[in-house]
Amino acid sequence: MNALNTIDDTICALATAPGGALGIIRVSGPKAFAIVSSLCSVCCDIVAANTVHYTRIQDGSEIVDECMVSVFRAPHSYTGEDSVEISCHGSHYILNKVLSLLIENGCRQAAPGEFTQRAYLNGKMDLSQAEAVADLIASTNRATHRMAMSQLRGGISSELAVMREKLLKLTSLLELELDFSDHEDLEFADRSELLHLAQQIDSHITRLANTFQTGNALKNGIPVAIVGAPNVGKSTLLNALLGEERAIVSNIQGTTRDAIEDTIQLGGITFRFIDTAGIRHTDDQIESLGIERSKAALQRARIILLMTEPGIPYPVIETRSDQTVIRIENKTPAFQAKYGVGLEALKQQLIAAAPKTSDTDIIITNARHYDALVRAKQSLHRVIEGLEMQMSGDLLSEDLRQVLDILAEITGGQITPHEVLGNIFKHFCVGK
Ligand SMILES: Nc1nc2c(ncn2[C@@H]2O[C@H](COP(=O)(O)OP(=O)(O)OP(=O)(O)O)[C@@H](O)[C@H]2O)c(=O)[nH]1
Ligand SMILES: [Mg+2]
Repeated sequence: MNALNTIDDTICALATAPGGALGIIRVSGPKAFAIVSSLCSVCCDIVAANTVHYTRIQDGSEIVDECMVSVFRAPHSYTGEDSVEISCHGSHYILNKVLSLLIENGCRQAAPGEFTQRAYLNGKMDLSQAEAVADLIASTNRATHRMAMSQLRGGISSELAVMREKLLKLTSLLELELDFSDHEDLEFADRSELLHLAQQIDSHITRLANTFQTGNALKNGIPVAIVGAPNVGKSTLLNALLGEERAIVSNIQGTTRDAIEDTIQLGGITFRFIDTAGIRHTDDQIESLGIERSKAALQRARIILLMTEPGIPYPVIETRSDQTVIRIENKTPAFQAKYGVGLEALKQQLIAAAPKTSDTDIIITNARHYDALVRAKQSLHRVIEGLEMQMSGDLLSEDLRQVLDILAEITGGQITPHEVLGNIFKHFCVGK
């Protein structure tokens, strides 16, 4: 079903996961009140807005369930339309029966994300907030919950509004310049102010775009590579951290050949551990491939656990400034991966090395937003170059308009193509 149908029909869906004690069915659209009222004793049109009522859902003489009906009158509902939420007992039979009754009486089964899409189309939230709803539902730890909550509360939207203000100021200054372009002596009078403003916006966009790396790491797990010579105990450490026998451990050098990944949560943050093949010179083709993967894991990692054991020097690796290296000498009284000695202290070190975010930080977690920021930056760079090259204002305002349009894509302020909307909302669950 196309999630982009018109919004003059009435949709319904189960909003809760099946199998619980209760199941909530959502109904939204112009006929929501009439349809629900025809199945129970609540006159949705008449009752006070935003009230809850105890009633029975009936199919002719069959009492299907005793339930609670919450009535939300437009525009004070999640979707902005007349909406009803029916809290039933969570039986498959009851929920399917109520859904079929709703459909028989004129509702349409909602597509994934269609309630939130309506909320967006009815101006209850912008596009970045709508996306935050999906992130909030998917959040599994404190960090992702916090980022989704901040985005839902309009964090990104207000950041973009500030940028937009500055861009509009730049546009109006350029237009002013154009207005006076007949006056030879006035033309290009003071472009340094324009340039300064453009550079300010550029660093603002850059700052925001750069948070994506952190946002992505926090969302998918901070990549931690376990690296070292063969046999020092890398796989043993992975297993100890995960609390399960995930990787094969043996006293044979070169046991691990493929990179093994798994995530755990420490201190409300998800870490993605990557156990790798021990780095050494080898003629074994498969082991060589594994070592290549170790090197790739090293590139991706934010944190590197560089492991060794007594008598073996730490391997020499190249690291970047954004990577934290934690050195571990295994098989010593202070650290024994096999017996969990020193593991707690290591976990604390990992938590301390994770990127810090505060409630007020605006962090980009969505690839669509990141992509828009990168494109906006490219257009803005053309404006900056143009200003530096004393290009005429009318050429610059074209690029400037593009920056504004691209940034507006993030919040959906600009008319968003249907395919883009469809793509965003199809990743939602049904009922949201
Ligand atoms: N005594 C002691 N032995 C350990 C410790 N950690 C690992 N070992 C042993 O060291 C050997 C190698 O362990 P692995 O975890 O397979 O080492 P690895 O670094 O993954 O080795 P490769 O995959 O071959 O690179 C095994 O026999 C482990 O039992 C430890 O803390 N103390
Ligand atoms: Mg191993």
